[in-house]
Amino acid sequence: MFGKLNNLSVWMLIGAICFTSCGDDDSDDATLGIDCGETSNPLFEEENSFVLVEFEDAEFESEWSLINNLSNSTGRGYMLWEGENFFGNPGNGLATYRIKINTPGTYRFIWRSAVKEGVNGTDANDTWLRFADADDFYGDKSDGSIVYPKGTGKTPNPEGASSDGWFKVYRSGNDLDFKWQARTSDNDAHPIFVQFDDAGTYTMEISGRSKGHAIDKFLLFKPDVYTENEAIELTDFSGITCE
Ligand SMILES: [Ca+2]
Ligand SMILES: [Ca+2]
Repeated sequence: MFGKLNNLSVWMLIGAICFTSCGDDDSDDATLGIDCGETSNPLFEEENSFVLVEFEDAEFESEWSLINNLSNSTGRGYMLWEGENFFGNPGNGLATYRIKINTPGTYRFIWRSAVKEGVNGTDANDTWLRFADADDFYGDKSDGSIVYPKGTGKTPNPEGASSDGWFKVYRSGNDLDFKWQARTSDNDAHPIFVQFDDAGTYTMEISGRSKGHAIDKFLLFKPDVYTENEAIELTDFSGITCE
């Protein structure tokens, strides 16, 4: 039936079919929401003291799957770690995000994630996170306890896994569905903060840890501007450029 159609017509036809039916696929190749070509990666720009990014808007290795379940996630869906467990060694299934900070200062980090394997809220609930070029990256409990990732030369370090500047970042509780939460240090939950002393471009990295952990989006916000409840109501995703 495509014999008399040129390539453009075929793609338009596929697009029209997909417009009505392809959005319900369970999974798909992880393709970037914006394509900056081979020489540039997307740059997510802070505005109004926050950065809100669809987790799937990075380039992922094949162990991460894009799940197009749009009933309980935003953007093009969420990313699911389907590689093996890397409980002690970060850096596998690496994805990076370039973030342009216009308003220097201390930001709190949270992401919206879910447990998609098993029934235990302490399994499939964590992924590795690192901000290697920020001025500081730490967990800060409201009682004043601060922890730094292992491998940075700073102490004290979190309980449980940490290595080479990476935090194990987890969500707690047996409500397995998506929620906004990001903590580090086992059984001693420390909220996570990143300090950017100057305006400029910084790199955030994530890598796979627990098979079955799913992440929809992440948020950096200045806690002196937004309460956590205000921050998770923000809906303006950060602008993306290829500069
Ligand atoms: Ca876990
Ligand atoms: Ca998403």
